[in-house]
Amino acid sequence: MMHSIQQLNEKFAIDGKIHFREGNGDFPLITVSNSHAFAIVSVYGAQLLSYIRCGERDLIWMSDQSVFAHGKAIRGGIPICFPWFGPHPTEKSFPQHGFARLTTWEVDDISQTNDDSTVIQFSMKESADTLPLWPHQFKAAVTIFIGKTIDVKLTVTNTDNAAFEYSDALHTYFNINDIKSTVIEGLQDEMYYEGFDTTLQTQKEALLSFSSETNRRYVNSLSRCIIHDKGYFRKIKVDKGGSKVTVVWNPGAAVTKTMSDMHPDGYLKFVCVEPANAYPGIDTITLNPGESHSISTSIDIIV
Ligand code: TA6
Repeated sequence: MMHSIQQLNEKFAIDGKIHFREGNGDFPLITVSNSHAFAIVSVYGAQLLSYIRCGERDLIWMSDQSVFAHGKAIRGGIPICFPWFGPHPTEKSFPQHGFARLTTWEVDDISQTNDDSTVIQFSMKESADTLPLWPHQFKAAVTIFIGKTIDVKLTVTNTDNAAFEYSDALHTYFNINDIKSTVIEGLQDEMYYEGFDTTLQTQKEALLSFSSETNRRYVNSLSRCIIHDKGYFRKIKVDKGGSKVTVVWNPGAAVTKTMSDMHPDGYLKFVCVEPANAYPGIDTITLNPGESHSISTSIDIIV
């Protein structure tokens, strides 16, 4: 395990481009500054926290009341949900959305591409912390590409000698001007479950808008989503791979008031659009020994 700031800088720092520093909660943060963007990535959670493309405002939302403490999730950025999504199917005391976002990952490599984009590679595997929660041997790898686009990929490999099943999500919080004037294109005619409701509904509208809490899981959904942010005069294109579910979440005013790590008006400023494989029994991933699966997202600003 190599987590001291000094060791990480000795191994991975690149002058003027890559630097590790101590963030809140003593979590190591990677600051990235390249020809395309400025970004901050937390080693705890292998979580992108900020991505400011040159000349743009942040694409990623972070709560100004987020907790930064071991065992707690960082509120905002792109949390990695694995090996389950939402509450654990049977053990209610287990952490929501799995343990990946509560783990300090190994930094395996940081490199610059020919066009001065940055690629950060993280990994984790089973440990004394994970085995009581999920009794399987695995390797998980997260790759975060920071360039003109943001690309995040989670690859899970079964290193055990029996098959296992899991769910996952790239729970992306997008920074928007106002949820009330934001719509999402790309989900017309797609079928979804609202929250934990078991009734399958079909979206009729071409554009999804938000007037109260929205927590939809679109199943068998492979579509590109485009977030139309009228207040910031931009559209955000969200492509995905290896994902059969798209989750769209905004907590609305009432739920936000119950959340201690978010300002009461915080819900106005973000929308989550999440590539996922995530509904117990539906669209989960099963891997035999030696097999791997990747889920990915690619995010771009279009005008
Ligand atoms: O992605 C939507 C969701 O699963 C919601 O149900 C909501 O609870 C949200 O994630 C946030 O979960 P968290 O554990 O981070 O509070």
